[in-house]
Amino acid sequence: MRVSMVNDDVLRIGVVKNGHKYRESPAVVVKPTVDLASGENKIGPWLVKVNEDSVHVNVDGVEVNLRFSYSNGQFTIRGNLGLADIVYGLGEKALPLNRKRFRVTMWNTDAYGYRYGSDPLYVSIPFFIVTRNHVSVGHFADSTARMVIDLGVERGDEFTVTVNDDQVDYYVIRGPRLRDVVTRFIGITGKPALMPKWALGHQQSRYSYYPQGRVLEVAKALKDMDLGNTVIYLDIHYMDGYRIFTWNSERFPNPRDMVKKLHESGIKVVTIVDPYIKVDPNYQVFKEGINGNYLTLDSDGGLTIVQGWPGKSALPDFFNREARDWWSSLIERWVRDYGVDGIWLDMNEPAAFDYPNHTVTSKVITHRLDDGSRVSHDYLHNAYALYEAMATYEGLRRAGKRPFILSRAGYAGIQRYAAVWTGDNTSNWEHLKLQLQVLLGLSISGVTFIGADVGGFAKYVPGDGGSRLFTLTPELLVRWYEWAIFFPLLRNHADVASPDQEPWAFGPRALELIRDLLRLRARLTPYLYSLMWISHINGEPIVRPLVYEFPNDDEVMNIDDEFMLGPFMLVAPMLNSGTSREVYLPGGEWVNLWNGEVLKGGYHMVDAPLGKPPVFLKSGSLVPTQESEGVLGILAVPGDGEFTVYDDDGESQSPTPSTLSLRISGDRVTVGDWANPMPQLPTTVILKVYLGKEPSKVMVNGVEVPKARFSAEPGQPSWYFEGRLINIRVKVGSETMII
Ligand code: MIG
Repeated sequence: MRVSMVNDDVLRIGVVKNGHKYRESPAVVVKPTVDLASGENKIGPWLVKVNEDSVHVNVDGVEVNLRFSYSNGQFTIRGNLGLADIVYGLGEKALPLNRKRFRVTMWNTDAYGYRYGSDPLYVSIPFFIVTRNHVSVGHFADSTARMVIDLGVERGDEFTVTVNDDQVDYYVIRGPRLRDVVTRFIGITGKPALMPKWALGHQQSRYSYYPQGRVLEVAKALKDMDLGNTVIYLDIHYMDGYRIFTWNSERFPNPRDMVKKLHESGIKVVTIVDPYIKVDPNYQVFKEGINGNYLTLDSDGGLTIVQGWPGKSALPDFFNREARDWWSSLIERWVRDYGVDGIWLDMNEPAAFDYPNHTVTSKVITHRLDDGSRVSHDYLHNAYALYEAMATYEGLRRAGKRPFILSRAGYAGIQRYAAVWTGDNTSNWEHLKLQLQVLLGLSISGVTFIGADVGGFAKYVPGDGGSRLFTLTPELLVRWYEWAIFFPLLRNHADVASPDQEPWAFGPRALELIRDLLRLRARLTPYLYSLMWISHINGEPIVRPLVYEFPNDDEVMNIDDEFMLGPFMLVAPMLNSGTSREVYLPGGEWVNLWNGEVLKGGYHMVDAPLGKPPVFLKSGSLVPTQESEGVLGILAVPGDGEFTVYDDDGESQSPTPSTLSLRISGDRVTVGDWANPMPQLPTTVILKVYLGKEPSKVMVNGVEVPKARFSAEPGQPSWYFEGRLINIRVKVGSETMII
């Protein structure tokens, strides 16, 4: 056992079985700094007592007792769980936000048609947060092998982490607030990737769009129907016999031309890439893989073969640098040759049809590490997708792109490279609610660019005798968009045999409601993009459970049917058929986005007609919006608040952002000047401030401005009042007082 501080806020306890050769973690981007001696250590807010096989920690007044033991190829870590402790985190789990009294397994799994309580799913993040009397402490058991985490099931007073590995790096992460633990966890596992701006567009997918002409038709329909900035996905049918990095020439006779046409109408293209390399001696990629020794081998040295989409398939061995480098070059060539914009990584648990649960598990399969040693797949399983994403990211960078990668599987740290979606969810009301729970867990486990297939993917659930568990109705699809538009990844995607579920598939009324929601989404892009930058810089989630923002409000500890978009916007979606719901608003005052009504903190019954999800803005809100070309809007609520708008060209690789600082104090709004300005930033700002009554006058930079209606175009300062909103047109670098 080696106990060290990683930094002032993170303690690391490394345990390694005697004689075992330590493997570097792909999750953690920092190294331990100071080793602690056995006995008592006092470091800043920490008191750490190191014994032979236990570590006793007191940090921020919370006692954490950890006991380590090893037997039969397993490390077990036991810790104390208090009566009123609450547990958050654990990444992608089909469980409520509070994960106490559940036992979960970490083993990336192809979980088609999963339901509430199904476990494990695709992503493994063995990180959890224990919150006691509003003070949070994080735990992260870093091992990519199978792990079981029991949070008070076996014994109410204890959590246990059982790892099928000969090494574990166990991290204790200081709070005291939940947000401190989350941002510090991201601090050690790496900052979320900066995605291209187009990734915030409306993404349209299905399994699969083809032929080429149909793809163009769908794209045209999306444009004609004014459904926002668009990304279109090509699922597995574009390939020639499911050979990755090829096109089926009958279905896609001229892919370059197709991509060019899509780009001309402002549409981006993302292609799926599976980890299956068809065993075919005439297939270039297979030949390269064999010749370069880039493929996964069994322990007897033979090629590992699994059943994938192309039939017999080899698996790239992403665990060593040479194989990753080769994969990066394949991605680079693909992107350069055809102009595709982003890569969708599926089946990367890895999944295979000839294994139980469609998921590879084996002691026989081995991977070659950078140092040349071979390690059994079972120790590395959960990192397969992470290394694949690493190599894919590098390939996109080499092709000159700011990478957009959507990955199904992942491990702690996946946020450095990829967005994650929640896999094969199902088109029913159960999932409308469940998906939020899955996403909120992911979000506070470091994965900030996330979303769920809008409308639901699967239409049948295995084991249900093929019964139809759902019908996707217009109502359900609209309700789904109602909360999905507030998530960074907004993708409508459906299974191969499922009926259509594009926004137009359910008639003109649903289409109109969805279009309005997508327009709201487009208006919110500056807020979303700024939040993505903030997540990239500070490690703050984009979408947050209420407890993240209001850790001292006991009412919100278990709330997972509402969420915050950034610091200001509370969304309380309709999750069942109906037209109103109860909403909890944490203390203080909130403004209803739709009608400007002011509500005090507490429980309220709120109307939610179809197309209008309950959304509230906190006092002191400053939400940047896109009003028209070259005009920035700011949706503001009187109170005290600050926000920084981030912008850049949306696609360069490592930009320095232009920033604009906003402040509100009472009825006084300050808009700074752009720092680091790039060309063509908006200089006209329309403040939209929710006020109960018409003000008597408005002063901008000390001068009274005229009351006059204006259009949403650049122009001289003026104001008008409408509904409960005062609209004031100003310039950047101004201070506005509403009197
Ligand atoms: O076994 O590529 O989760 O989004 O459409 C299905 C086909 C394989 C699973 C993915 C899904 C995708 C589908 N894939």
